[in-house]
Amino acid sequence: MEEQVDRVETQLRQALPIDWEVPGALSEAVQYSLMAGGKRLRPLLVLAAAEAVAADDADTSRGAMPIACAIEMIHTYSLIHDDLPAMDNDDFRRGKPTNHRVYGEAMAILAGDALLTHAFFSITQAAKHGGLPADRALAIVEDLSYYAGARGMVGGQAADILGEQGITDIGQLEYIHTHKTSDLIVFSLKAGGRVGGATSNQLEALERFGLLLGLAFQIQDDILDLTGDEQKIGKPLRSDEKLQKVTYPYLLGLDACKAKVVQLTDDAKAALLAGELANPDRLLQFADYLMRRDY
Ligand code: GRG
Repeated sequence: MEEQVDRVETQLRQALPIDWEVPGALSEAVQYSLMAGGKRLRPLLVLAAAEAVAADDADTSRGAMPIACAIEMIHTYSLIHDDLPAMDNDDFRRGKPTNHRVYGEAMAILAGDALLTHAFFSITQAAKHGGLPADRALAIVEDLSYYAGARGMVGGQAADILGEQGITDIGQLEYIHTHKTSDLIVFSLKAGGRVGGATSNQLEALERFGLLLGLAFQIQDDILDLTGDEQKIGKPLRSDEKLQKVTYPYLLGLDACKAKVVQLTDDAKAALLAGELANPDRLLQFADYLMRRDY
């Protein structure tokens, strides 16, 4: 995984429009967040899904990398915008001051816009220079506009903002996390599958795997957020604290959440195996790794 992360980092650095005639502050703001670390989970899922379908095919790997970079650009844009004063108003991200704290709100919005747009450019490069057949690139663009857009991540974020005070049941929470978190994970897996030439049955298996894995990932994230704050579980929310957000542990309790993460991960792995992929091992290992992560 570390090797793959290094490869992704190298490609991301090259994918940035630093040699273009771009105002310096914009270019810096884009690079600041894109190269700020992060787990690079979604790019790794693109690469692992491509490998799961087409094993060790060098062409597949070449075609998958620009898609891996594209999804990290989308993810980074969403984090920059999520941190803005109008949204979560956060001061730190990936261990550094947030983009708007360093470059100002206007430049942070534009850095997010630039990353969103450049992601689609990156997919075209997979077709132009990475050997990705044009019909597969088209399907990936279609998926990305769906999963990252109003019916996907943006819709999930809107539901989160609209429901901030009034979430009372698990169904509402599941809707938000399906779209805010799982949709980009589902996209990553399907896109990797598409690069490798997945059948519709395999794409379905990757989609189901991603949906369940995304929910497990989000619940695990909520659990990790509670470290040191366990005493707050089940207590009435105070309007002045960050934990006012209704989370899975808040609704279900910590033990039930831990059990849910294990169950969702098992279900995800079973769903993946139903796709009869050539080489699902890395994806299966991924699922276990995410379940055990402590950061
Ligand atoms: C602003 C359109 C728009 C969307 C924002 C991503 C997002 C939607 C909000 C961020 C807040 C959040 C907790 C979202 C859930 C998804 C999630 C757990 C994001 C963090 O992903 P990681 O852990 O982050 O992969 P790194 O930094 O490792 O890449």
